[in-house]
Amino acid sequence: ITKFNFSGYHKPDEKTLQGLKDVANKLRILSIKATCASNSGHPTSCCSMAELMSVLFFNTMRYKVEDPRNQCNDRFVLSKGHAAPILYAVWAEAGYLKESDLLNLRKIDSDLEGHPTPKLQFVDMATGSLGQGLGAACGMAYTGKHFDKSSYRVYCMLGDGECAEGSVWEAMAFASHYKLDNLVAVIDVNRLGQSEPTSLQHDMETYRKRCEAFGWNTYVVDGHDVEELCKAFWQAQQVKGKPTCIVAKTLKGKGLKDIEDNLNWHGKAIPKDRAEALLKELEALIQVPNKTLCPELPKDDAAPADLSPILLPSPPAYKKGEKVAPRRAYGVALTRLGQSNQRVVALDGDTKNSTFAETFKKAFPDRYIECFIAEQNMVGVAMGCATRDRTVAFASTFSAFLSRAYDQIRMGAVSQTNVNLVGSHCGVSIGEDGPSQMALEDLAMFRAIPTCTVFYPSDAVSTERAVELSANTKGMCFIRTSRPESEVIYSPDEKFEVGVAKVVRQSDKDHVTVIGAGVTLHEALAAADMLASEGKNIRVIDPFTIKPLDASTILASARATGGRIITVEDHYKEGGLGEAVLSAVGEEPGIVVTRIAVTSVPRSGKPQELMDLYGISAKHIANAVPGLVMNC
Ligand SMILES: Cc1ncc(C[n+]2csc(CCOP(=O)(O)OP(=O)(O)O)c2C)c(N)n1
Ligand SMILES: *[C@@H]1O[C@H](CO)[C@@H](O)[C@H](O)[C@H]1NC(C)=O
Ligand SMILES: *[C@@H]1O[C@H](CO)[C@@H](O)[C@H](O)[C@H]1NC(C)=O
Repeated sequence: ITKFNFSGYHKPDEKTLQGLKDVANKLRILSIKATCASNSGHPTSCCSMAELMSVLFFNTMRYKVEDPRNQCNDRFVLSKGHAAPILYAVWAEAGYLKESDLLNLRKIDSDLEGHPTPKLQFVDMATGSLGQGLGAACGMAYTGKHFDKSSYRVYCMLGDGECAEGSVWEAMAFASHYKLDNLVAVIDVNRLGQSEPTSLQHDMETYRKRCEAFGWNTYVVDGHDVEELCKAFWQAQQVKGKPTCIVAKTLKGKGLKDIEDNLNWHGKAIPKDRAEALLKELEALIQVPNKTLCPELPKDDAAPADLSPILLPSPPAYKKGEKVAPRRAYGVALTRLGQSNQRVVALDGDTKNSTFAETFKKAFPDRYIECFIAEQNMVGVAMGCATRDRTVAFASTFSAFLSRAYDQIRMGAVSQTNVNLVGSHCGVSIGEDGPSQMALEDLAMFRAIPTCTVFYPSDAVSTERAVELSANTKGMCFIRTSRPESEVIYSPDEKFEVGVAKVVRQSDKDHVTVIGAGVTLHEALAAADMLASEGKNIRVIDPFTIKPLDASTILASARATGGRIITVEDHYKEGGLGEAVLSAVGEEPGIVVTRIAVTSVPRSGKPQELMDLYGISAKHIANAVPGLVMNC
């Protein structure tokens, strides 16, 4: 169906072609045996892509079998992660896994989980939430082409049902915009989804038109013809200036009599009584059972990553009392960090002159990736960039819009990603733009991610240190930056650590401990001044990181102030600073936490007016103090 330019193409010899066919059937057999052993999994989703996997791993891709995470290897992302058994089978066939291990699929003590995770050396990104693989693959391909300037190529396998996800098309647009000719997407068009046929079924021409319309070099192929696949993948390697999409027409459950191309076989192990006969039929197709094929080695043209700490070249250059917006300090901080280390890269989704990622872009245009208004893809790309430690990636947008990428963020924890996400424009203090632009749920969102460190810096000096710490902290990091100009309260030599709070105001007769962060720390300090003039002292704490939270400093302060804590935050009450403090002190006797937070959907107005209207400004804090003292 597809017209190729064959000049320069060497057709594999008959022995190789037969070997590839044999491998495909071996992969089917191993996928069936593994899913039978676990009595669960997706054998039919594996069978449709057996020839694709065979050709990719034994004819097209270049990699070191014994070192699957080598920086020079071609990358493979299984976006349709439920087909994990065939990914495990291919690594067994290559010799990295033992065939007998495949029978431990999905067992509690095996890393061969239901869907792939980077617990396995040959997996870079966890998949299984459909629609996410291609964005990560784009990040890997962008990194290979522009940062590593290496010859490794990136392959991503998608399901046809999966292609209904919008995030797939965000990634399609990104890849062609950046001319990622080192990227190949494969769509396994097996016609069927989970509960019914896909919307397009085998309408290959519509797939072709869509891929071409998104700027991809597109080949429609018979996904079960190993010779055609060898040609198509070879041809893709020759194409310059465009990513290639291989749209492969396949049958779900291919090779399994009475199951192939039939509904109702998604996500089911083959019943034991039928498996035996089906396995025999597949075995009969194999001409040479011995392992005869081995992959080509990659070019050694990417250096191992330098993992030494990434430090600011000099202390922050701010003076106490100066007014600087933390979001602006973010741009300065990242630029300074970028001077120290080549691996630091930045991404943003068309908000760079608001988040101040633009400052970095101006200094290092070659290390900035504009992702346009596609936040899911931006987060996926950033995670892809960060795989194999090739980059230290910082992706920014308005914090509110990171919520669009929450599924990518959630999967980032499974992927053990070290990506850094920066959300500006948090809370009502952004002012006039109104509630659609105000992040009031972001702390809750990021606190719930197990691997995430949540920074909430309150001035320019602490913002700079938050950025530096993020670059060196394992796991995901989130930095919440504020829009208003805020007084610099720390001196340039102040030391910051993850999980260590600062007591910024104290006396030996404090009535209450007030914990604020970002704009509300400054409101708390203003309240302290107001109360001091009435002869009442309060202790004020800047938590610096909301997760982990410095429970011991908070507890010690609370004990010194009659057990009384007030939290105040520019965030909804649920899941924010107040709840973080509550959970830190919840099991301690004699502590009472009063929480001040935004409790309804806000409106437009001036920042100070809004902080007053929604009850998080200095006067509300001050008002909360005497009542609390009188009650006890
Ligand atoms: C975001 C998301 N939604 C739903 C699912 C549940 N699910 C797993 S596989 C599947 C069908 C996938 O169909 P397709 O992409 O065509 O892959 P196939 O198994 O047919 O190769 C569904 C709905 C999921 N894993 N992720
Ligand atoms: C395949 O392997 C078997 C057993 O290891 C061996 O006896 C046989 O000679 C091999 N065949 C080929 C074609 O290499
Ligand atoms: C960002 O740039 C655009 C185009 O120059 C401009 O209109 C807009 O006001 C800028 N935004 C900010 C926050 O500076």
